[in-house]
Amino acid sequence: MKSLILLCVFVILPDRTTTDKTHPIIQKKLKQQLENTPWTWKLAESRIQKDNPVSFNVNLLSTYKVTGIIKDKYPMMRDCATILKNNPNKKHLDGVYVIYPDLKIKKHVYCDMTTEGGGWTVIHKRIDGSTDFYRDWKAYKTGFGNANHNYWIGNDVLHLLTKSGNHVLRVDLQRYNGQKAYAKYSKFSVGDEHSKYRLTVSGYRGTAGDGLSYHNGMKYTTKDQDNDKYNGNCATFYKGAFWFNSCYRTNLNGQYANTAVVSNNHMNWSYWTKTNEALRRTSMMIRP
Ligand SMILES: [Ca+2]
Repeated sequence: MKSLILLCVFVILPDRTTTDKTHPIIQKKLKQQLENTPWTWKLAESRIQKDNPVSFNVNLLSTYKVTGIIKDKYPMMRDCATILKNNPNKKHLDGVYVIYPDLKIKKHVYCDMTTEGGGWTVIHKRIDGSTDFYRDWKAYKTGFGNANHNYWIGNDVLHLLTKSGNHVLRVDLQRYNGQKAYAKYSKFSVGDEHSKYRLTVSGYRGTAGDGLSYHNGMKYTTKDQDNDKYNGNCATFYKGAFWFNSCYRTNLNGQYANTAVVSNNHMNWSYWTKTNEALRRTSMMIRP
């Protein structure tokens, strides 16, 4: 409630609004705001525009109409970048935060508030082998794991976060010998489920080598949904899930090894290590 600011403009005019295009979340928020007022009211119409604002019309006693705008948590906490922008004191405070990629979804994510000025939403993080990444379509759609440990953010959220088309991706890698490298892409976005979460990635620079351009334009493939260009299923073949082509230049969701074994099935980025050497830590993160 404290985070909700209602900016109401009262307009007196005959009510001709009969639409029932009401959004359940707006209805709930308005109910919270209006329940202690003497008015009888009915939400006639609500709209969610791109990004913001949310607007609504409310009928009062069928005679007066209230129009206004809800400024909710949503634009303030859309991703780690907006959290940092609205709370500059969060700089250097890496950790788990709650974001609202849209009004319907609340998500715990890891925010990197340090690297290159911070504001990065981590979408993939692996630090040990305690979380299984060999999962099905539904698991990758919704996301899994623990944001403070190992996790995949979820392809639906990934689409919501990147659909504006102006996101940068940064991949960080660490070998078992302690060496680190990164790959940055100036353009990164993921389509919706209808497109099979098609990947758009380009504009590489970094120290790890360009492991992702080969995957540009590919659909997502999991062990139970083969959308790759190989005549078998790359996900089952290499024990992972990714925007496989035929099949991969990087297998970030492959099996976790506890040593630097060289194996096609393990989490690797061969453009850097020159062989398919298993990596110790990997992360992928995005910001506008
Ligand atoms: Ca295939």
